[in-house]
Amino acid sequence: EASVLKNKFRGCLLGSLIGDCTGAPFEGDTISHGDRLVIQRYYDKLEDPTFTAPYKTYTDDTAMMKSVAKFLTDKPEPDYKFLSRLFVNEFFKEPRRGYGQNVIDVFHKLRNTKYENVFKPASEQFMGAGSYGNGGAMRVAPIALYFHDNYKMMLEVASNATKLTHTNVLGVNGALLQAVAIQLAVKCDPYAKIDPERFCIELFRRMRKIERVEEDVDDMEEEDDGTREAYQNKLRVVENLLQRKHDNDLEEEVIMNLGNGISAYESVPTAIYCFLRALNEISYIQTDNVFRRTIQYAVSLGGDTDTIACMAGAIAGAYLGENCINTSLAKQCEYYKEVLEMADNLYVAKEGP
Ligand code: 8NA
Ligand code: MG
Ligand code: MG
Ligand code: MG
Repeated sequence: EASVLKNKFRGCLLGSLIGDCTGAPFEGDTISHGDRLVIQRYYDKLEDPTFTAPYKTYTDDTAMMKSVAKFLTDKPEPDYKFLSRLFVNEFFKEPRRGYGQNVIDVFHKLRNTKYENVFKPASEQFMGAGSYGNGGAMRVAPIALYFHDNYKMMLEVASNATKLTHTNVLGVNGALLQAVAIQLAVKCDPYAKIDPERFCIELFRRMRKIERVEEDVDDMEEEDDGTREAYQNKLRVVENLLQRKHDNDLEEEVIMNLGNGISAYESVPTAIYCFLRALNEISYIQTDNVFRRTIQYAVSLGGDTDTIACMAGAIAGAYLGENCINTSLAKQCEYYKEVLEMADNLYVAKEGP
């Protein structure tokens, strides 16, 4: 139904924003058991309608997502030169949003070369290896929404939009996995329960196809450097951890085996796990709200908290829709009204008024 889909567009982009804004104060932290209680109280306060505080500011995750949404709504066909200009202009307008060093270098190169070949600067980074950071994945949500009914285009546009800054296969495939997870969540009935293991198996099936494409291009004789089935292997770990839902303290293993870092490889599967784990109760998180449980759990893992919560929040929001997100919590975030407008514009650009 039309209103359900519109609600999912809003939920997804708002979920991404809330994860970024409320996760950012904990970025880079190691979270102890005591800190979990601090984080519980932090979200209790943010959900309290009488609580007043300066809003939580957004970071590079949302800054770049804004450009991706505009790229989709303002032009009838994907225009990557336009998108690279949007990224660069947004960065030079507000450079202090916590961007990674690699993307800052790419933005300078793009500007200095007058956008002559917008895919070249990123491809030259890290001595030609390209970035495997999670920056492609953290901003991919609008593409997954816009192409929710066109899987092939979704993969193509998500891949190209990522390659403007991240060309390493792990960076690109991480963004594709995040897009696939959001698209799958959009398709799920918000009033029906998701089976976490089935959701994970479906992601695995799709990553097998995506990671096979690389295999055809590569020299078959070449030794496997561990990247060829990287995300399939990670999803096996996700599935295994989900099966152990009755084990109490899995968090150390989650951090050790899935990761909580700034590489796509060590954060996208983690974000997916956060969403699937939070569909059921978690002992040290007191809330009935699945969306809140998702981002609170992501933040409680520490590390790249803003980005992992942003990605997990986008998936949860795409499943549940805006009406399952606490309004007081949303209102604590900088730019929340604009993000809802952005979601509506994206919806209209796609589905019509
Ligand atoms: P990015 O492309 O700059 O990647 C992030 C970092 O990962 C780089 O600066 C490198 O240190 C490292 N890296 C990536 N690819 C390679 C490679 N091939 N070889 C060696 N090192 C590599 O930035 P991004 O847009 O991917 O953003 C990633 C994260 O950084 C986001 O979470 C974002 O919020 C940001 N960030 C993180 C922190 C933090 O301490 N956790 C602080 C500020 C910004
Ligand atoms: Mg800190
Ligand atoms: Mg950030
Ligand atoms: Mg981050």
